[in-house]
Amino acid sequence: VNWIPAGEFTDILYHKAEGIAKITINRPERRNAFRPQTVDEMIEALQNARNDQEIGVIILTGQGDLAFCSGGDQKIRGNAGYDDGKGVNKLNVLDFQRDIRTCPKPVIAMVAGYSIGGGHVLHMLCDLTIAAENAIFGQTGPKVGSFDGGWGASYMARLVGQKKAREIWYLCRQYNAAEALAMGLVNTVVPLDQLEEETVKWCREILANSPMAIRCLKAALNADCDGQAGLQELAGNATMLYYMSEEGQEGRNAFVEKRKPDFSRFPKRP
Ligand code: 2NE
Repeated sequence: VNWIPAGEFTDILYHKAEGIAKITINRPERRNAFRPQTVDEMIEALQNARNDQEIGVIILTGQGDLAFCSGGDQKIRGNAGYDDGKGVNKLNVLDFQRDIRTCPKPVIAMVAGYSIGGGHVLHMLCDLTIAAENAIFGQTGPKVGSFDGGWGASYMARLVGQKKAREIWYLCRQYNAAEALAMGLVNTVVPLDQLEEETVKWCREILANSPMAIRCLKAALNADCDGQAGLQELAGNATMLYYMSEEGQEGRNAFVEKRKPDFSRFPKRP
């Protein structure tokens, strides 16, 4: 794939090619741990990919072979969150989690090496995870004085079941790629040197399918777990499709033309 740079950032790399956007956390010296700036940049790149009508799928990955992401940068952790460099402590990764979840385009985690802590939660929240054989998964929160009781806990339990989720969080063990595959944490495991090739293959298969169908399916699968926020997302697609119909447009046209709407020609479907 001939990746073309799509923006200048400090903590991430951002590329596009063939309808795919790729966001790469670029802090390999800290195993791709994120700080508030990293998260702000990922949010900006994801927003750009979401708004780009040429883009149908987004890859989230980490620079190098050693780590996808090792979670929050513990070296700049303040007393109330992660220091943004201006003295404000933040947990803005939660905003990025929501953005991945509500992005109407599939987000695929491409994982080589460690996917740990808040980095593990990020891969879980992606629609799909393609893992290299060297991938290692796990939570560390209870060891380092942290936890993610949001999707990090409840969505994990949806993925791997309640018993396994409790094991992962309570014991803070690490799991290899084969174990992750067996418990449903990842979609497939491939040799490290085939990781991007395989991920792009999955992207191309998605891109060959109906974007509207995929968009609605993502919202529907989210809605099952996400309560009223999930229903809002799903219903937003119904509103969009209705706006796209002649029936919906008749209401708008009538208002703009200062006349009564005439919905009589539209079928009352069974
Ligand atoms: C990731 C892991 C297992 C890798 O181990 P290894 O042996 O391959 O590398 P090493 O030597 O530990 O790490 C290499 C360098 O990266 C830094 C290390 O400190 C080291 O640098 P030096 O000290 O040698 O200069 N590094 C690695 N991870 C870092 C991190 N997260 N923050 C800052 N520096 C980091 C191993 O490194 C590890 O266990 N890392 C810590 C994982 C962790 O506990 N993450 C935080 C979990 S809490 C969280 O993410 C979170 C949350 O729970 C809720 C909300 C938001 C965030």
